[in-house]
Amino acid sequence: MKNQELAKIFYDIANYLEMEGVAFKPYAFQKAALFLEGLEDVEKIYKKGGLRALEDLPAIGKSIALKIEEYLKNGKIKYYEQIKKQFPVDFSGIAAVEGLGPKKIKILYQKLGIKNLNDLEKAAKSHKIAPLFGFGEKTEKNILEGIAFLKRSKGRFLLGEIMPAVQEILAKLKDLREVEQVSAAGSVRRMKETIGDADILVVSKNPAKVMDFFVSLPGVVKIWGKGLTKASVKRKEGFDMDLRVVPRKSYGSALQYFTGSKEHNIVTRKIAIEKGLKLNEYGVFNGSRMIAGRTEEDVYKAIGLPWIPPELRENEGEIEAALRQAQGEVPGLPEIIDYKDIKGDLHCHSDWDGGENSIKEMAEAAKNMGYEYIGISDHTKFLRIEHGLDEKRLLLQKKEIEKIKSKSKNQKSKFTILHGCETNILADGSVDIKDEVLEKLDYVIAGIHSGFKMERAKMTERIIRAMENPNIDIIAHPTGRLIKKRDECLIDFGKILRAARETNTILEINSYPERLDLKDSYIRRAKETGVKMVINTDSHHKDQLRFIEYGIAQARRGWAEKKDIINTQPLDRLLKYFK
Ligand code: DGT
Ligand code: CA
Ligand code: CA
Repeated sequence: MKNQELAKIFYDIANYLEMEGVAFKPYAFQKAALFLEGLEDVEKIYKKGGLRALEDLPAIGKSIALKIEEYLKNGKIKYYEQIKKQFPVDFSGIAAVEGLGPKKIKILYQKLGIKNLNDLEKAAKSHKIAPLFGFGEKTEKNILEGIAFLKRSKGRFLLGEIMPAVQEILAKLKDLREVEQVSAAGSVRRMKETIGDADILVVSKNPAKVMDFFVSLPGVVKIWGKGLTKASVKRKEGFDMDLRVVPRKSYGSALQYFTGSKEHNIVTRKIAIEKGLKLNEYGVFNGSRMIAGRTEEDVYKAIGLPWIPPELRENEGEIEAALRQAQGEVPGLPEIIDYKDIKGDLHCHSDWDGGENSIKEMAEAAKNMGYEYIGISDHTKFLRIEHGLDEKRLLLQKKEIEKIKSKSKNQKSKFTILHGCETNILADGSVDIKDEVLEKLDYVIAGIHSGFKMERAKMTERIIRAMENPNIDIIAHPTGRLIKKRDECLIDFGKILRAARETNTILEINSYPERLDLKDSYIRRAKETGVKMVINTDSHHKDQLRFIEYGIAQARRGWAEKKDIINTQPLDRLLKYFK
């Protein structure tokens, strides 16, 4: 898909324009980039409807549509090539370091000739950055910390970055006549938050044909290897993909083996050995006789276990739980939440705070996803760059939502819109909207959007104080981490959980691909403490509502059940969870 390549180019252009101090235009490119990331295949849209269809897309104006067309036709954009000549800096590479925006990057290039991360690290290590005007010792230290953090997560990709491409390839393989069965395996099937490489498994009687097809798919930039059972390629999105072809009778055991995790497999193999059996990717064997292998269920059954959902396969207690279940003991495996269980999304932004779509459009999209409700929760006034709403505009928005609702009343639909907002937790734990106004909303979200570096005790107190506010129902992205970009805030999570339970505050599982916050181990602790959670997308565009899949996956990896997640409930029961 060309979407990600175009998005990267547009982010680069936005950064460049922002650096040059150009007004408004950077924002248009940023919006287009964000939109493309969440969009279905842009090339398909173009092939079907031409330039016109591109212009009709909500975040795309004439000039950007022309650039997309140019890229789809020529593989490059002149305007972007010119910028790169004038300013040969790896923007996104450097901007990945937390705290470095376009203005700082410009100074670093002009004063020290810094073009990439390597240059940056050298300069920081030899203390050339601290003396620059506007930088200082602290910034220099933060830069080094930021680079160290990037190195730790290097080579791994966000699940959300990879998934659209994987799903597209799975669909193409499925359509191939020679393919009898196909599935993702590895960390993609376990829905890990980051992925090293993507693994795919296929059943076919004609492996040669399948391999030819796979290595000549559009988007393959390098072939690492190609045989009759395995092929390995590098994709233009940057990640590697392995394809394995297995015979039908071994599909289940191969899927079990290649889904992993390695740690899970080590234990399942040991259990097999204890039963006098052998378990490998070809099957389960009793001596030389194959006793299982066709399906995963058969494989687990042959070694005395119930089937275990891939998201749980990390050797974090799931095998013990499965063994107990097999013995009729409790607790067995959790009945983890299903991908179909969510009834609405409570963290969605509208064009009132600079989001891409109107309240009506967001609601329509939520309805099309089969939801019963959507909660509109725009940013509030402290976040000026996000056009945060003040008290007056919040009340105006309330009227607008009531108007939309009364108009759709006679449509006999059960669907409804809830009115919330996403307030900012300030340094002292208060929020930026008056209580008299918060009281008038259906529910209130609060989150930290500034002052991330605070010592542990203070940060914990800050969040607890927000939870004690009787108007605040949900804490958004509670730890503030950005995967591969920013570590979580220093917090005492045990204390936060106790306070959440005492104040009946709900913790969010934010589905945004770089957030996934709470992370899986925290979700499990929250569930064990009896703290309720909500899975939200934080959508700034209607196409981002589909991110919910990643949040649900995260909840499953955290062993969460339907009852732990409030937005699995129908409206009347949902409302009871709000203070
Ligand atoms: P990744 O790619 O780093 O995100 O993680 P995975 O889990 O996809 O790991 P990968 O791609 O190296 O291998 C895919 C699966 O194959 C892995 O989850 C389990 C299985 N596997 C690979 N190597 C071994 C091994 O040496 N022993 C065992 N038991 N299983 C392995
Ligand atoms: Ca893998
Ligand atoms: Ca692999």
